[in-house]
Amino acid sequence: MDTLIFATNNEHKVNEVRAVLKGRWDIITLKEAGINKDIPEPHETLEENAREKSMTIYHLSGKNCFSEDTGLETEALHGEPGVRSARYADTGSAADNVAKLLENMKGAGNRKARFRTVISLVLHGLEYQFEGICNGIIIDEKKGHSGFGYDPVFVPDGDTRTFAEMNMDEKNIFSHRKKAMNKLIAFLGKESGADHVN
Ligand code: ITT
Repeated sequence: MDTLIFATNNEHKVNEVRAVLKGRWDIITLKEAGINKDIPEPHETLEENAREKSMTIYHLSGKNCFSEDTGLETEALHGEPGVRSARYADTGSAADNVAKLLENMKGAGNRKARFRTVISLVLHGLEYQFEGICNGIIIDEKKGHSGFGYDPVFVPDGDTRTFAEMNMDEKNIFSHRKKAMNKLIAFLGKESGADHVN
């Protein structure tokens, strides 16, 4: 089985990705690869941050790898928290990020939002990117206990439950990450179909 390092420190992401890949690729986490590094996300776009993460790990390990950067974009807040989703609140804790989002959206009539994921794959030194989007709405209080991050306040179009009220397989019917992963899988299968190649 081919091996890929997943350049993330987020265990929830690893579990979701492994559920999608169902053993077709051997995914090694940073921890399992013996890489103890907090990779910076200094840029203004998901694309640049994802590239920074995958390139950093590729240069460090010399091994094929991928990363992903995800942002929650709301219409009422003109795209916020977007690329700053992980550190929207000062503490960066999920509970505080969600509390700040609900506070800022208090009374907003337009609750439309989307999760956007950009995967950056580095294969033999070349980078490829794959995007996945999930449209939905932000409700005004938390519901459910599964998942992570903003899941308790996000209801995807086509369902009435938040992501946090779904199990992983149910979330993956709608998920931004799953859609981007499907493109990655198709690409790895035939090495074509990337959104853009640098
Ligand atoms: P890595 O950079 O190590 O991969 P991270 O947790 O910092 O992990 P991101 O920068 O991509 O990941 O995440 C941005 C924020 O969006 C962060 O607060 C996550 O909790 C949240 N987030 C990402 N994917 C999500 C999802 O599927 N559901 C809910 N929240 C999500």
